[in-house]
Amino acid sequence: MARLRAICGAQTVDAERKFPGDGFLGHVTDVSALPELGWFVGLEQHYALLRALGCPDPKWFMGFVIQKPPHSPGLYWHQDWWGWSDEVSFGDRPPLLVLAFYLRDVGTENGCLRVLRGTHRRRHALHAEMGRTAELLGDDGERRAHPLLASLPDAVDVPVRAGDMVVQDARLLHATHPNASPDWRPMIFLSVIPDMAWLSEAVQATVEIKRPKVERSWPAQHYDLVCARQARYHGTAAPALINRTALPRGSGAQADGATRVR
Ligand SMILES: O=C(O)CCC(=O)C(=O)O
Repeated sequence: MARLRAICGAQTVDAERKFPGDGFLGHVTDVSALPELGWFVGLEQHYALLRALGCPDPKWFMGFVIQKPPHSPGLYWHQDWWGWSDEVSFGDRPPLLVLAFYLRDVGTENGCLRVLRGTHRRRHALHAEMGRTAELLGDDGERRAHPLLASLPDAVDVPVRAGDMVVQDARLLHATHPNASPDWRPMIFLSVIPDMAWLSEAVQATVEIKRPKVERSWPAQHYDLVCARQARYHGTAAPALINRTALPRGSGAQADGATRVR
């Protein structure tokens, strides 16, 4: 824990000046820029836990260190899956999981997660609002009242203790409370494909394009710790369109939500 806190803490030094960032999400560092986290990404415990939870062959896809600054707003309602153009999105099996590791106790006062139960499989009124994040700030940069920032009665808080890990289906609608405390709230976010072989080849091809190419940038001693963990695709299928809008099944790749990869 001390090692993780030191690595993450180093990213917040001078954050205001170097990383103006997203006022809602907080200060984000791509794990691919932090080879010193290779040991953590590659830890067998993560993958053993996921296998025990029923994931046949969990593989690392991406990672971010997400740190909510002191006195910062909550994150708006959203979901993290980008493959809604593909049939894999509409089954009980999660196409993508998120592992969130919290490095300090987090509750409603310092930015804990909020989720809407069952929304990975069920429609919710908020699905119609996805993709409207451009409306959240007025021209003056002030936050507006908006459904994506609403406090919903069916939301469930997920308070955690330092060292806890939350495993989440990437399709689930979630948000966070504001961080009203004077301290940073650090979290390491790893996304994991539970079973590449179960995804369509088109989605596998998108994974291959989107995944960070740490084999090119990380020193061997760090890369060696993750190389067998990475989600890889070596086939020739055309990639699936990126679609984050969580459209109902059969809507396909609509013009407003689907874009070519890259
Ligand atoms: O910062 C958090 O706790 C949540 C971040 C999140 O929801 C996301 O990155 O998708």
